[in-house]
Amino acid sequence: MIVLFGLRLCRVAHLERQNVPMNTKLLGINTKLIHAGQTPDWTGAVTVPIYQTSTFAFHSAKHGASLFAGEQDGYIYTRIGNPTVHALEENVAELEGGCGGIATSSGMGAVCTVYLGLLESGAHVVSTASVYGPSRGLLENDFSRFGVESSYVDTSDLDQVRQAMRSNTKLVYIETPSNPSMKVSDIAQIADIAHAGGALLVVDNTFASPYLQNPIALGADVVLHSVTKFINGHADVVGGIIVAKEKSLYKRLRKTMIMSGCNMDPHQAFLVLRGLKTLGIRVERAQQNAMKIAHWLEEQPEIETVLYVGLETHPEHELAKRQMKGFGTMISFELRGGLEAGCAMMDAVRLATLAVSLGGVETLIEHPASMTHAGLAREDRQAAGITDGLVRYSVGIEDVEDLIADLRTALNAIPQTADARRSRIMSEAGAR
Ligand code: LCS
Repeated sequence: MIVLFGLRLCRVAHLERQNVPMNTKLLGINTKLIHAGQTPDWTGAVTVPIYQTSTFAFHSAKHGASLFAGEQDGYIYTRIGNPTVHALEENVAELEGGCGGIATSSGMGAVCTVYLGLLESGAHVVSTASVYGPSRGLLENDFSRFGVESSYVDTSDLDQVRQAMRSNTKLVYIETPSNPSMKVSDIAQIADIAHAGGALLVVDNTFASPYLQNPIALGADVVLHSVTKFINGHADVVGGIIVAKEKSLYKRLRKTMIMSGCNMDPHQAFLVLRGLKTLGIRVERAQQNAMKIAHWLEEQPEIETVLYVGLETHPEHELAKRQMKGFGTMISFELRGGLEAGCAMMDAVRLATLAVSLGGVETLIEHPASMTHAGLAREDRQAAGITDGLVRYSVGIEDVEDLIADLRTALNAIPQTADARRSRIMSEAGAR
């Protein structure tokens, strides 16, 4: 009897200690990645469980009615909210310094929710020309049918942003660094331009991840991610998330997500939470690899240009240094032999996987003009800096020597002129 009573007391003490949400706001980012939004539930489970349920029981009819009326917090139905998904939303909202997160079924679910929630007929959007292809296609092909206009400019050039603003511009939508042309746009300055024109600034922060860049602190109103990429990081989940700076925007976008039905599933959220914990160490390691590979590529005779924001030769290198906490893991490069050489190289890599997507532990290589950005007209691609010969390389956490050896073999596989072969032999002799 005494033993049972003791056990009961222990359990109550344990619950009291564990159920108090920890204030992680002032802690470092790697601590936040592990602890923000991760308060153990009544079981004390250290890892947030998968609440695989579509619906939640009410204590009484009155309780159900008061949840629906928003008079108290609680769960109703998984499309509206779910504890596993909520843990992820809380975590990323804190990483991004926003007031709330809205997890979605995919990155495009997040993009679509933002457009649907913030635009109306007659509204105009100014967007980065080299955004992810479908983020542009959705506006040009679908939202245009409902009277939404959009202009695409090089947002790394502030004058182009200023000139594109109109009296009906409701949204400035930027991607920085952009996919795949690696242009960097000045978030703080563009926030000023957008706000002066009465528009909101939305930043797709997928390429940087919340570990390297926090647009809300620089003036953005909304941040979104394809969590398929760095946040999950293991190429096994498709998902998205939106973080709003202000409560009113958060509520508006949450309502749109609930109505449009692009909620994240609890099992998806569980996997993303698991991946997210190592975001810091994954990004640190992969960007070290990326810097070495970018320098190595620059020296190869077959390579015409290397676009990596960490290189001093990158046009917005100084801005990236100020705005980001690191240079990230994405490299785009152009081969002297153009598209033909690029294809030969992509067919010859063995360690890097020829696949779209990015931001995972494994290195991926792809051809934007025929893959991720094939939906854009050729002139629009050219204007956005996506040439036919551009190759995109997402650096993973493998041993960098192995990645470089793989690239070397692939470059050797490109059919070469006698001159190019001679310069390659000379450059390899120099390296030895
Ligand atoms: N935003 C950016 C910057 C992206 O790169 C992507 C996907 C999305 C949004 C959409 O996210 P999803 O719905 O796929 O989760 N980017 C891809 C890419 O570059 N290759 O494959 C997908």
